[in-house]
Amino acid sequence: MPQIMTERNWSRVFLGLGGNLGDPLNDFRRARQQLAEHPQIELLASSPLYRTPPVGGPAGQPDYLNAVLELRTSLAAGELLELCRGIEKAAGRTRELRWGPRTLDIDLLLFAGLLLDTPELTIPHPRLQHRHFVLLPLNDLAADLTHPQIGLSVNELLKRLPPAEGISRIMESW
Ligand code: A4P
Ligand code: MG
Repeated sequence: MPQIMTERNWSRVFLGLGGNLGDPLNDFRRARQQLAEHPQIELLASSPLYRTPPVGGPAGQPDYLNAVLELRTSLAAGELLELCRGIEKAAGRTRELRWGPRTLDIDLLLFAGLLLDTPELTIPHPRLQHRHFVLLPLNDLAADLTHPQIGLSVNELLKRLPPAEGISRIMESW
């Protein structure tokens, strides 16, 4: 019997990386490496690296590093979340405090045109449109990409925000 080749769909995905404990840049590099090595992931681009003041969480936590990765994957969104949680764990992430300091946080920002709202996973990430630390690196990679729920491009979302304060673009490639 002839074998039927099943071709799974490849989705274009943007992941947000954040961290403000230990050596976040090293964790970002390791995370990117681990993602790129997965047979169902093709890494397409890395944004520049930003240093950003903390949003929310306890007073006095250190500045964050933030960046965005663009990839193609044949994993389902839930599978990619599981993979990312494993990578966070390998970087020593423990979950104590919401919005508290962390070694590595990986957020699924956008997953093709998917709209999802379950207890484990909300896509697009529900707070991305409010945050310079997400929109600036996302804008570097995909300024014209339309937010599937809001219907505005990344660049338009960024322009709606007040001017960014205290954010510096510290590395073009890493
Ligand atoms: N979850 C639901 N949707 C998603 C998604 N799209 N991507 C669930 C990833 N996870 C998603 O996340 C809590 C739960 O969210 C997960 O179990 C997953 O099932 P978490 O990473 O354990 O906790 P968290 O990150 O503390 O909470 P949350 O609500 O994800 O926080 P955010 O919105 O990620 O914000 N300031 C600066 N400057 N830079 C930062 O990177 N990050 C945060 C965290 C706060 N302030 C920051 C930064
Ligand atoms: Mg998170």
